[in-house]
Amino acid sequence: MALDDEFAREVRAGLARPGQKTLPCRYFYDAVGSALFETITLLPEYGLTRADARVIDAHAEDIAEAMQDVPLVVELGSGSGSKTRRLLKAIGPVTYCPIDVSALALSLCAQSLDDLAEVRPIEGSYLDGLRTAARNRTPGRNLLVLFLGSTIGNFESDAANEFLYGIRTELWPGDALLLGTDLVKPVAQLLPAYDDPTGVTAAFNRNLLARINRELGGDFDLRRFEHVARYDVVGQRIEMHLRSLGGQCVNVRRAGMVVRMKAGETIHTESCHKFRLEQIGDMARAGGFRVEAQWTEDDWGFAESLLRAV
Ligand code: AVI
Repeated sequence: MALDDEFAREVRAGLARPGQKTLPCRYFYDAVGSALFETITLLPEYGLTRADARVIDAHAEDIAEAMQDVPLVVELGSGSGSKTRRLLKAIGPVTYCPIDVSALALSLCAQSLDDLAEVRPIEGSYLDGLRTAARNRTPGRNLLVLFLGSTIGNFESDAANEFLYGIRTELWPGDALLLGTDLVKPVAQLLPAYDDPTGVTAAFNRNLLARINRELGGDFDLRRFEHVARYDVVGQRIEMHLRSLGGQCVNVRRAGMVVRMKAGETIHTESCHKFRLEQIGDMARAGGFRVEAQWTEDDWGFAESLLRAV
């Protein structure tokens, strides 16, 4: 199915469902959304990305030692490449396959890392890309998969377990996954990270409606939606919503629908789960891995776990 059709189908499914309306967070990342996310990572309130980089910086040599002579590193989501740079330097000469749906992100990443590794970008979904990369692996040598930045936190719990299992299916025993996870922390620290005073996260959230307008012929009035971030203590997650500032009917032409919103009704756009160390172990085991090592950063609260395929 063409990506456009899939987008239209998922928008229709999420906005026509009874009860809580939803939109999938993976559609945040068009060119504007990706630029806004890069800006979020620079905000003083959003410590997650810097904490992730600090753990990798502090433990790159330990990770390299655990993965002795690994010839192939595959990264799910290419990011800007700066965290990966530190790791590749420690690991030594490798083939590096960044996987991303964005051709632009891949080419930026390739440019920034091609002095350190033979970069073979793969455009596509994470699991399809991993399958392609693993097909060309060196027999008898282990591979290392990187899934950094706590993107696993944007999956619902069952989907996260299934996703880890999906990764494991493409690996051989002895291969490894380096998994970055944001840890549970005080609400007073979390909320400003997802509702910053400069409004960048609000713009990132609203851009999902702007993208529907651009790509699916929608007529959402972005000024009539308010960004909401709240913490669900039981679910251990930040939820991002867009709240309708009045009753409104919105046409989304290419999804063939009219969305009716009541005043105060919300669209749930993203969940950002936070983890306890023992939950990472449970999730790893459910996916067919064992935890070989865990390194934490305690100022912000972030963990890198080296999971070995069993
Ligand atoms: C990509 N992901 C890990 C981010 C997070 O913190 O869950 C996405 C994000 N959403 C709002 N701010 C950042």
